[in-house]
Amino acid sequence: MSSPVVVCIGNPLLDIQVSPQDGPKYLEKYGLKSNDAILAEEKHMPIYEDIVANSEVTYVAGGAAQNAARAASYVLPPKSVAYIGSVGDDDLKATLQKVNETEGVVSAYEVQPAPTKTGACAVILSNHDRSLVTTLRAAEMFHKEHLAKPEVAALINSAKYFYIGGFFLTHGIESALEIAKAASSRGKTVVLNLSAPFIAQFFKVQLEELLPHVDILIGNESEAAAYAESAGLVDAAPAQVASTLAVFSKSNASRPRIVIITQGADSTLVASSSPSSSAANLSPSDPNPKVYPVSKLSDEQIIDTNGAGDMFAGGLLGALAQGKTLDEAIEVGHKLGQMCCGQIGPKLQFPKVNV
Ligand code: 26A
Repeated sequence: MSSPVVVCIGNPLLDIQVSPQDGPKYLEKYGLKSNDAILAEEKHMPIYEDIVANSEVTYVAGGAAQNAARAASYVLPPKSVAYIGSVGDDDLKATLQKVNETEGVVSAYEVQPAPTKTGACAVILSNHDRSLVTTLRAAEMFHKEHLAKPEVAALINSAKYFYIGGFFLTHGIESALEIAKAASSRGKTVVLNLSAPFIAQFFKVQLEELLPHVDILIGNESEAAAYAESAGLVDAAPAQVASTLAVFSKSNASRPRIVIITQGADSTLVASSSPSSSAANLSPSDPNPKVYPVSKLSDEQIIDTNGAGDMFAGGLLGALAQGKTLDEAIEVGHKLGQMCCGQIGPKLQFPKVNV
């Protein structure tokens, strides 16, 4: 039995990618925004067969929190990271499990019996944008009882860092709350990713139910804007949204909340509810929010941006679990995010490079 330091939970998905050459026609056909992540509605359902039949597609391991798990594992010894989610008993699951294994991640899947299939995400690329259309299938059949199985409970007991994909809140709020409450009451660190604008828009109730138990919140500029809109913060800039979320009520008040907002190629913002506290890992003289510059990639260096945000989050998480400072962890996150932009899909460079 391994003893991971990091446990991630989310929706395991296999990504089916369409190249930027073919992408625009599918954006138009299915009425998709070029940079977005959505749950497939009835009208989107034919897209999976359509892209496989009519374009050259690439299959890659995906699922936002699973990508982050692999990124955290990139900077930690093998089997330091475990990933929990629900899959079908099929070849998609076998593919995901194999990638996790190769990259040192312990898969703690709940497996649904056939004919339920593992979830999939159509990734429609265009320029440097990516439009994600997801059918969750087995992923949304996750049962809270899975967490109590002895082999899963052992992983959770051993971990010090918990990463919850915001996407999981569409169906898994009870499980997320159980993990987060138990972790935060034991002084462990709970990290939540906002995942996509639609989570703040349509799952704000679930988000705000979980938020009090979250120590580190990670999102990007469009998710910050979506939260601002749903919370009535009219025209709030990302920095203001970060500061507002940092001081949202907190169950474990002895530890500050840190909110990290990435902005693509622009600087990353970090707000803290208590910047002077040593647990915030920021210096009292730092501005709040603190601004971390990002080195720009040239157009030619960007293959595709699918998964870059997850790799940022996972890199940061892995670095914190290694005992690095927040400044150092943000740098590791930036490096893995950039590394991912140079690969096809949510992948990192192998053989590993030092970050
Ligand atoms: C519930 N939804 C919509 C999702 C996702 C998702 N992961 C979990 N739940 N929609 C897209 N993704 C994943 O996000 C990664 C890029 O950040 C994709 O699988 C992709 O790998």
